[in-house]
Amino acid sequence: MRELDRIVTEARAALAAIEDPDVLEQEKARYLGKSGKITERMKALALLSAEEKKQMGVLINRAKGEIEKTLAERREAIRRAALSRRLAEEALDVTLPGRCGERGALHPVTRTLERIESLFASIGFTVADGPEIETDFYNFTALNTPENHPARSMHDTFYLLDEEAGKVVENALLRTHTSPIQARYMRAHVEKYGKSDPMPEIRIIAPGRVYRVDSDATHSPMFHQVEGLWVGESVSFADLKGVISDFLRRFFETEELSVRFRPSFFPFTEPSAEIDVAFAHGAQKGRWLEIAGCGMVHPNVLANAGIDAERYTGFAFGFGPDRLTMLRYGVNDLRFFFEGDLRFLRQFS
Ligand code: 2U9
Repeated sequence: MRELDRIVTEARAALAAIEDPDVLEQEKARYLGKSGKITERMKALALLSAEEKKQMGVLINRAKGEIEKTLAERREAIRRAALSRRLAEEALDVTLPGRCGERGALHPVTRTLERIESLFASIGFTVADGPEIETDFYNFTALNTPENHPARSMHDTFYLLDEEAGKVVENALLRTHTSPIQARYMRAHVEKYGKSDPMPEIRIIAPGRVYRVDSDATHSPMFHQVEGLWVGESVSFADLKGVISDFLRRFFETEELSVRFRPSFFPFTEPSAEIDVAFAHGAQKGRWLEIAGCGMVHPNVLANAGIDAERYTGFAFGFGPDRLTMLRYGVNDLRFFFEGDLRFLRQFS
């Protein structure tokens, strides 16, 4: 009897110290397994008389019941402890601020392009587009740029290399301006409406990337242009001055902006002019800044597109939106725009 009590006490102490469910089952075997301490006592009953068997049997069963009860309690305690541990480990602090995806923003030059597009849209211009890999014809010939012009040299223009053949691809180059967009547009317009009398007006702007062999603080091999074209029956230089001056005042959000047209030369316009602006306030106050070029479309350029230059006239202009962005935000190195450094770009988001 005492011995049974001792076994139960020992089992209780042993089981109470166990944390691992597998170890618990092994420990159970030491008491209730095939040759466990309780099982051995059961077997030994066979040697006793019927009366003793009855008495001892009750005691052994009671001891067995105690151990089973202890086991069940221990299993439950281990299960609960494991659950508590998991709950603590996987705890969620629902009061923490949420993690949301990073918000993107438009590139500062894209913002300038969109601004220019919407200002010109307000006076009836639509946006035209075209390929960045151009033919010699649309990039130069159609725009009255002769065969021997320096702009056509390998030093100024990127040509494409056929690596397998080891030579320059015939008649393919990276456009050096967005003017070929307008040259293509004029031809398509003539094809569509050339027989109408009068031919409907052309009023487009052509924004896009252009490429030149040039790289320093104010020149990048890839940069942007927005050119514009208005062709109709009585489009004059006075219209050009009005449209450009009005646009610049709206773009820079000031009426106190001086605009001047300084005679210049471009192969595709005649007469041609550089456009300078002077601000009445700010860091650049009172200084003339060259901001764009313009002119009346050269009769040869109209004729190349199949437009009667005796009857129709037009004006064209070209802006550098990268430079406009530099002026608007006070950035002094053009290369920042195209290096993709987020520390720079985040300032505009
Ligand atoms: C056609 C006919 C004429 C577009 C023009 C300029 C003057 C000009 C500069 C602006 C800044 C180049 O990127 S920049 O340095 N552009 O000065 N562009 S007139 O004239 C055209 C275009 C298309 C069919």
